[in-house]
Amino acid sequence: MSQRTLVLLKPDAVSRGLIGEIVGRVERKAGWRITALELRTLERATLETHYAEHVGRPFYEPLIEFMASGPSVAMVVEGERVIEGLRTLAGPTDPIAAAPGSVRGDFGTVVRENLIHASDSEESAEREMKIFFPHLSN
Ligand code: YYY
Ligand code: MG
Repeated sequence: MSQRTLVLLKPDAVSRGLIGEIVGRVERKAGWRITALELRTLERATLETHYAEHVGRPFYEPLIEFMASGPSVAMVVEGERVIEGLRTLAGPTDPIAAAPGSVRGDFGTVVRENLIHASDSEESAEREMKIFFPHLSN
């Protein structure tokens, strides 16, 4: 089942020089392809749309601040079961709970600076791809 998903390498991943490391892991999965990729400092408005489900949570404001603090890499990855696969590659939200071998488990310690975002469902993927790559056709 070929799918597409939206991935962000967050400002901590970019500032720590981990773009190549993380992109390399994605590229090495058999049959997955990066079909869009951009380095850009994300606008607050873009981030508020992206993280709308978390409005009002205590971590929301600091999350938006952090995500706007420097450049991120946004990309679309296409391939077999890539939505679930990228969530596995990323690891769970808390990097201390994330297994070594996952991006968060290998490189993170604090929840806010957990290096990577990956869409959590087909609906989220469709919604999020439109936010970061509005020009992409289906
Ligand atoms: O989908 P995922 O990124 O794994 O976690 P979410 O629960 O959707 O939260 C989005 C984002 O918010 C998370 O990656 C870090 C941040 N965050 C936080 O700073 N503190 C929390 N207690 C929960 C989430
Ligand atoms: Mg989420």
